[in-house]
Amino acid sequence: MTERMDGIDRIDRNSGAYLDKIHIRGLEVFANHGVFPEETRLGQKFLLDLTMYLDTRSAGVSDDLDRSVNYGEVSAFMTAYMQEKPYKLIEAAAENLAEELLLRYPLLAGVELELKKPWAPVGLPLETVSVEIRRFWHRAYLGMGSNLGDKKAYLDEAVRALDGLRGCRVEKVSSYLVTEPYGGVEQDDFLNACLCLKTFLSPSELLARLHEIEAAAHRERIVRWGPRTLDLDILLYDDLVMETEDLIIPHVEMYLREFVLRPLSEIAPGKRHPVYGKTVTELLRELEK
Ligand code: PH2
Ligand code: MG
Ligand code: MG
Repeated sequence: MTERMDGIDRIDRNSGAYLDKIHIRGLEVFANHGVFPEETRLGQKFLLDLTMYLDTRSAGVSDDLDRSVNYGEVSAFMTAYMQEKPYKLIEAAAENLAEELLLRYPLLAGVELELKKPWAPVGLPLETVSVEIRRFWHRAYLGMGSNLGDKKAYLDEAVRALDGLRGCRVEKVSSYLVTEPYGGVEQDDFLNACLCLKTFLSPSELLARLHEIEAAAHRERIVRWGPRTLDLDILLYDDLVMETEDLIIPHVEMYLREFVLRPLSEIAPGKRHPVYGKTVTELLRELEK
């Protein structure tokens, strides 16, 4: 999932549409997931279908297993995982298994997982029930700012906390830049930075985690745009364009803010804004004019 097919990759970043796949079909596991007590007591048969999305080119060219994902090992892992802890819902068993696969096999860009229960005890002659989920790694760019207290320590701690979140890995951090307050409120200078995060959290889940990290930094929301120990904003999330009550992606004003574009241009100069179609470097140059 690199810039191998740059033009295409940009259009359809983490959808997996241009990746290779390895399939495991019909893996049979006897396990104890279920809502009914007899299901947890007696157990039943489950069937797993897994599609792993990755780039198999380098393994294909080199004939080297270390450059791919060993489907035998994955099958053994899924069997053990399914038998380790019973979940009530097949949704939960599938969700947790998909996350574990993404965490365990770094070459995977994403997985599609179908978990079937052919013997579901519903008292009717159905063939099978199943849940099918698709989970991918995403790449988010975040803006960070602090203008109260030990600003550098707040940013350092934020990076550490983000990297420690399950399903989040900090991939790049810009330098920390001293910037003048923007937006008209009279206040101390900011220390600003940007970072690149690999994550399987959804945008709203990520936002909730950011709020928790801000709260842990004793952030108090008193004056809008006023002084803060720590501000964490989602700037970009893949090439997603979305708007809900409490979250707009891309960040609405990022193209107007030098304290965002300058650090972002250090770590993602060629990243294109999904609405304006311009690179971070181009947006920064336009703002400087
Ligand atoms: N954040 C604001 C308002 N103004 N100015 C600078 N220089 N840096 C910031 O991070 C910043 C700001 C609201 O989030
Ligand atoms: Mg902000
Ligand atoms: Mg904010």
